[in-house]
Amino acid sequence: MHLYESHIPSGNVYKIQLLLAHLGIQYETTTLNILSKPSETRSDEFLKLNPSGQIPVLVLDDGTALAQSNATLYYIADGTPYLPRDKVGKHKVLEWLFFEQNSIEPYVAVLKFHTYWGNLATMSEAEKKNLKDRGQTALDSMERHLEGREWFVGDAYGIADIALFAYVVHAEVIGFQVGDNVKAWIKRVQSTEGHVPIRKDPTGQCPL
Ligand SMILES: N[C@@H](CCC(=O)N[C@@H](CS)C(=O)NCC(=O)O)C(=O)O
Repeated sequence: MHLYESHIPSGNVYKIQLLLAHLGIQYETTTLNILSKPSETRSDEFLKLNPSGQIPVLVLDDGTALAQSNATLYYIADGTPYLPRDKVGKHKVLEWLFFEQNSIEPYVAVLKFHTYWGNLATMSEAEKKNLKDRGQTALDSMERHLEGREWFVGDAYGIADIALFAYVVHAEVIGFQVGDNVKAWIKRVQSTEGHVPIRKDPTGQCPL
């Protein structure tokens, strides 16, 4: 397997790295500079792997290129303890994977990116408020769901938790209110066997 990743820490890439670490699967990497203009993900070679020009892309040994972090999590986890085997369990996982892409990633991840690598000063107050309000609404949904629960789906840690954790772990530090249920869940995720943190930013722009 070959993972295309970025030189700055990406939560979407981290999801894949975390699951592969849990499963003890070895892989090769190519690191692309996504801050260069144009981003190295816009090369003709890379666009053949993913026409959206975005990382992560996981290339399987037979050459198949998998894009979209949460779909890739689903592919890797199928048949492992990180994805339920029953249809309803699988559906519940997909609910949270779609929720993450619709309601967390576009707000929490975007605010994180602009906080450390973009330019918050050039963003309008209305735009910042929109990111904060919508991200907060999503975090509040997570807080409600975790009342009386340890994990997002069923009674086991799995890819719904991994997908949500990737950006939510840093939500508080970039200004969101994170409730006690989500805080306790973050600690549980960090205590799972084989957990690895997101890697450090080599540019030094992000101190996390
Ligand atoms: N929905 C996609 C989002 C991927 C994404 O936004 N990737 C960013 C890094 S986190 C990227 O490649 N940015 C560079 C660019 O768009 O040129 C996923 O989950 O994989």
